[in-house]
Amino acid sequence: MMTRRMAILNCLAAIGSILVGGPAFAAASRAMRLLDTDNDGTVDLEEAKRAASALFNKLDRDHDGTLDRRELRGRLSATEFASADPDKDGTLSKDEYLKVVESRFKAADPDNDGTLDEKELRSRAGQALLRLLQ
Ligand SMILES: [Ca+2]
Ligand SMILES: [Ca+2]
Ligand SMILES: [Ca+2]
Repeated sequence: MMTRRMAILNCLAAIGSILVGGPAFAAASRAMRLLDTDNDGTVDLEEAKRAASALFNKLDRDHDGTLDRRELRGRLSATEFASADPDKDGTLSKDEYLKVVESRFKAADPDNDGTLDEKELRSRAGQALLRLLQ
């Protein structure tokens, strides 16, 4: 009985340390498992766009095919939103959204090999990309 309770406590402590201790690392690894659908250990642009497209559909609650600034809060700043919205209609179409994803992907891939490894995903630019994918 006692050991079982200890085991549960240890388990909770482990979860806590993941949440508190290494958020960036944990997020990247979880992201990698989620995004790397062909299991080659890296995220390519196609995988990133597929995830971004799924997130876009999920965020687009009224299904009008666009996201407004409120729907994208915490993912794009006001400035980023403005530059992602060249037609200035106050919303992002999926095309406009995927363009931002593509430019963040390129920014997160400094070695230009067309894929993001764990280290690149953990970088600042990688984290900025992840905010648009999950
Ligand atoms: Ca992959
Ligand atoms: Ca627009
Ligand atoms: Ca790379």
